[in-house]
Amino acid sequence: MDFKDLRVNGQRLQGSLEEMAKIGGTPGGGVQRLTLTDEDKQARDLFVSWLKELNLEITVDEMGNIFGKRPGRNNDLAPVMSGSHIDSQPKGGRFDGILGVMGPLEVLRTLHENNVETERPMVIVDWTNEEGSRFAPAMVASGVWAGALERDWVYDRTDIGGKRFEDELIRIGYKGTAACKKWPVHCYYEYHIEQGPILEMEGKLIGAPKGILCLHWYDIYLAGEANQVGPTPMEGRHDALCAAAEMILKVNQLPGRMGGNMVATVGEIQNYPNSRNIIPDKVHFTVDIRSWDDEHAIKAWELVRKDFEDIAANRGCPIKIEETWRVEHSPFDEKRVQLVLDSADQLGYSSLHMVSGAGHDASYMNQVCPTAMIFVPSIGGRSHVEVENTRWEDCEAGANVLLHALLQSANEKL
Ligand code: HGY
Ligand code: MN
Ligand code: MN
Repeated sequence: MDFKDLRVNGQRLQGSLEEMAKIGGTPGGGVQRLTLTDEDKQARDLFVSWLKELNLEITVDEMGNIFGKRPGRNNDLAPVMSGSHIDSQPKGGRFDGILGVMGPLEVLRTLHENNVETERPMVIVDWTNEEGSRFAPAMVASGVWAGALERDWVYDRTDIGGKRFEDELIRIGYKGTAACKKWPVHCYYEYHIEQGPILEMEGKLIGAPKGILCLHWYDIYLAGEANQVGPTPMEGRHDALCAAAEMILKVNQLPGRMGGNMVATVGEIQNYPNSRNIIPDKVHFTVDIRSWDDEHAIKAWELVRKDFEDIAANRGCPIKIEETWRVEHSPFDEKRVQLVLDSADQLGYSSLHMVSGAGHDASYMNQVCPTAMIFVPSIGGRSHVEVENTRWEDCEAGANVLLHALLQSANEKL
């Protein structure tokens, strides 16, 4: 069969995405499907039911990663793999992650209904906890699978309510028995919305990132002295929230001070006791620093860490710093990136070679096998918000690029 005319079924892909968007759907039109919650379980169950319809060999490993394997002519060959994540941000969008699970599912459905056999087996995967919002850090399950993170360290991570990762994995029934340990993979493609404005600004349809920025995450804990706001003079206060405020602005100013390609953000903060008439005595906030240059990002951290220590000393607010997580920048395999660009070209789609500022499980897969990603535009460049949106025809186009990149890779004998 001449595969060049093969195309996915865009309607069916849209239907699957709409079905999934109902699970954890929010009034603002987004989704809340935090990892290891009941909504995550519901979406996983639906995904597994769809894998069963294709008679795939299903494996759930000890980190809850779900794999569906389609045999090839020669099952001794390493498979090609594609996947992403079902979990979402607290008030996330209907495309982030799930498009990269429904996309390869649509590819397998297309191959199934056209009785297409490939040389190599093909594997689809849902990676547990890509977002790292409920349980920090992000991409932990692909990180354990790739051998970059320790399973038991992740198991002991707790959410804001003190619930343990492993206990929640057991609770939703997705702590599998298979070891979460890498095995040979021929190559990996992850299909994802861009989550930024570049494709739309450039008027391009398909993004082919050359790689992903490094992600460095830190947790900062400040102690102060609580007291009644009225009688307590301003002089001599140990106000943990004021200390945090000064530090947060230092993070915001960091890329300007450092120069070069960098972003630095404080996205999460907890303030205790958080009562308007008590001086705060406990604050936790997070720091996220990203750059294509890992050393540059570490230098930035060392600079701002010094600022934090000075501010903490000046305000008499003892500081505890957790260097929570670092994943290096990930330069993808040039041959695989070129295959994405060539597939887009053959399909008549415009394309752009770019960089991913968002983290993905592809960061860890890139440490195991040749890896590339396929992006489609985010309307208005928005993501991690309820208004996140991508045109259905763009979802279909990206899935066609994935279909052809996977097909060509799955028929490589070497
Ligand atoms: O942080 C990220 O970029 C991803 O959403 N985990
Ligand atoms: Mn994502
Ligand atoms: Mn995300």
